[in-house]
Amino acid sequence: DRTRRVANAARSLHGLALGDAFGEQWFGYRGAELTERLTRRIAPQARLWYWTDDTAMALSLLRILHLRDVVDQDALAAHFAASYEADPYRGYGPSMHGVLRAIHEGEPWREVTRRQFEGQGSWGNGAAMRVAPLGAWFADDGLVVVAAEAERSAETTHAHPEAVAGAVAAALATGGRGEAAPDPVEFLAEVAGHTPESDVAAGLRAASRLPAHSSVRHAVSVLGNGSRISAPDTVPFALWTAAHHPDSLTEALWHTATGGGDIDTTCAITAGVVASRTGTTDIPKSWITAREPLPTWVDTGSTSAPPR
Ligand code: R7I
Ligand code: MG
Ligand code: MG
Repeated sequence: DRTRRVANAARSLHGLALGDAFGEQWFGYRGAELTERLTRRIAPQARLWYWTDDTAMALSLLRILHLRDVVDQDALAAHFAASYEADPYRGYGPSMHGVLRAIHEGEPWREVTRRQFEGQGSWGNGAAMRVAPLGAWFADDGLVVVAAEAERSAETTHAHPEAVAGAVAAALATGGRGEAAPDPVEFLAEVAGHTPESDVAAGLRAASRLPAHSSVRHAVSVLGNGSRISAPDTVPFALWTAAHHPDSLTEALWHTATGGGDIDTTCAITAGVVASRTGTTDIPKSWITAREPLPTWVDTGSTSAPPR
């Protein structure tokens, strides 16, 4: 049982990290070169594609699941903070620096996260970007468990209901699917139906209603592309591309990157969802070797390994 959880979550995390690292590369291109590479599908040329905060936080989350089997919120908040302190230059969201430093200094995470943005908490996409492997970990436990654990994982850094809804939706998209590729309209409507009522849920319903052959440009005009770094303008688009390319991670990633915006994060979410079914088997070998490696405990499930 644990072996299966470890394998499911590792598959999703390898996808998430690849999406994150691939997506981040596009911020190094501009103008005509960017357009040409995306339309002609010329992979980024850097030798090493570094992953960012999206993967760093997903690693912490998975580490806590390996160690505790469920989301232990105090342990998770502490792990996020320790990982941040060890390596703060991974492109963390603007409010996360203060949040993670305060937690590292011993302030209770619930108080720290609730005082962000004048008491609203952050509606950033940071709780959604890291959560797909959690959905894979709890996939056999049903949607209620997936949603509850996703919510608990989100709360440790993001107190706003939209950020929590974004995490619930991304986890459900990963954990709630069977072996066969689901119909995209049904899939998006199902995820929307189990997501707490929110702008995220409304965006998912809008995604489910987009005409079957909508262009990426049209989808972005309706759903957003993460350019506001908020959960509601990120998660519906990322799940729309995942829904429409359930059998090809490569295809899903090109479509998601073409949408622009917060590309590391939209690609991380899309890839975490798609790879939970497909793994990274259809990804070119050169991409796999370009992506910055992940620690070995991700695959082995070893709990005696060093934390990172
Ligand atoms: O959510 P978060 O971790 O950011 C993740 C993003 C991803 O793209 C990563 O790849 C990384 O680049 O950053 O970090 P936060 O700083 O909590 O979220 C930033 C977002 O908070 C802002 O961009 C806004 O969307 C959101 N925000 C607000 N939330 C609630 N109330 C901005 N203003 C408000 C507000 O008033
Ligand atoms: Mg990032
Ligand atoms: Mg990002």
